[in-house]
Amino acid sequence: MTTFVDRVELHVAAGNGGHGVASVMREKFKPLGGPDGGNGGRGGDVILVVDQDVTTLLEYHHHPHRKATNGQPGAGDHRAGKNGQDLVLPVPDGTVVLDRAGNVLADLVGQGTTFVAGQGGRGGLGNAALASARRKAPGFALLGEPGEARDIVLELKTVADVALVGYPSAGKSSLISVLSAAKPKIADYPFTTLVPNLGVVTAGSTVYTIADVPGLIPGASQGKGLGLEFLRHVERCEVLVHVLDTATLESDRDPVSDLDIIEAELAQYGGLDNRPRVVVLNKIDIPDGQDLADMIRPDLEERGYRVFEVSAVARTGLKELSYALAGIVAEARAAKPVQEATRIVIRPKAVDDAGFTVTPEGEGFFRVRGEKPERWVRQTDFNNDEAVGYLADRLNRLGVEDQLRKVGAHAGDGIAIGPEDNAVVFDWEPMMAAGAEMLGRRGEDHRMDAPRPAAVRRRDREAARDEAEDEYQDFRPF
Ligand SMILES: Nc1nc2c(ncn2[C@@H]2O[C@H](COP(=O)(O)OP(=O)(O)OP(=O)(O)O)[C@@H](O)[C@H]2O)c(=O)[nH]1
Ligand SMILES: [Mg+2]
Repeated sequence: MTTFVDRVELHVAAGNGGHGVASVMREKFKPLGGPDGGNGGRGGDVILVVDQDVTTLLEYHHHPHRKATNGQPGAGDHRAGKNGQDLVLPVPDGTVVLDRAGNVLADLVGQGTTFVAGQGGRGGLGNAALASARRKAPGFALLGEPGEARDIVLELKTVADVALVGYPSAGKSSLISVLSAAKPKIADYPFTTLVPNLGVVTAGSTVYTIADVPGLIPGASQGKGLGLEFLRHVERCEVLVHVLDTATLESDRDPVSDLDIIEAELAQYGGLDNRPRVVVLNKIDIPDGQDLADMIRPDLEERGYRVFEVSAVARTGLKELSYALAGIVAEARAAKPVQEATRIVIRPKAVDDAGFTVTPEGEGFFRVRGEKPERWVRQTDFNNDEAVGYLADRLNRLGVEDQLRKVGAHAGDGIAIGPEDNAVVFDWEPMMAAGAEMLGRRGEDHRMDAPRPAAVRRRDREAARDEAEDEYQDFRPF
């Protein structure tokens, strides 16, 4: 079976963030120094970048699994782990990125256009970074976050100024080969071309690109022949050229009915009505072909087409054609707003960044969703009580506990944080039962505190600072 490489499924995995480390400085004559565990490095991103030298998606067809490297864990003595390396994947100009459901995530047009297909995980903070006046020697560190893994589909929509359309064997590839330096495969059997060929044409001071499309036959829009799929390459082209065979040996065909049939398929595909069209009568080196061209030319001109008689084999009529196309392309370009040279496509993000939701799901069970709570859970080492306590503090400060109470949760109820297929489930033990404000927070020994009013004031101050610390952690350093 023939492989079409203008549509591939790609599985990308960004690098995981390295874990932070909990470590305590040891110095001679000082049995116990401060915490000195370094942060983990961030995982590498998977980044798609348009590279004009790349023309097919073949490479990704052969190797559809791509992973960026992980961040390294932190180490003692304040040593941060190394960041993972970004994995840069070059893609052809005109690559459309879709999710599996077919939603367009990005449309990559123009050299250098960039799309982050998978975001690397943040590194976890080490215990040095987690230390504060209140939490002088945290005995835990945060875990690195897993890198984003997803399945995407890449589809190539050729970006060319001029598209050649026509029946199989009409001579489309032959025309490209004589108008440009491209050397596509040419043969006398139908469907020689399986993926579009691209050529660069220079006519006077205008340089433009020209692409052919695999041959079309009646019913292509219903999937006959190579089907409709290839018409998507035509979508981005400014000018359509009908290549008509004046010397076909098939008795039931002639150039005018070929034209009508192709036009009907284009109409069926839709969205191409406004493209200027030109008719090329090819193969006039064959005497019968020339006769037929003479015969039908007036009819075609009457219909409003500009008609060019050429022979790709004898190389006649080519200069006139290429200059005429240059003129139409130049006009189309002038009518179009200038595009910025490099665009960076930023994936839209969910807008719940600051917030979270608590939803009751049946008797005594609640689900918490939200960017922060879900991330904090991923960063937590559940084997370490102190780390779990720190998570509880963060959730509480965000207002998750208050909200749980508001929607009717009780001690002992089940709480899931995260989506259905990937949640952490707890039994809820409210931290702040009646009067529990006095208990203070994790890592704080309230027996050491001054009498209450001052202690409360101090706690408020420190809570504000911890808040800032959370913000710091939410900031992802690049
Ligand atoms: N005599 C003559 N033959 C031509 C001319 N142009 C193309 N051919 C022949 O027609 C056949 C098909 O040419 P291609 O260029 O492969 O046709 P195509 O339109 O690209 O065909 P598909 O890729 O199958 O859709 C080849 O045998 C060519 O040599 C021409 O101007 N004159
Ligand atoms: Mg061809």
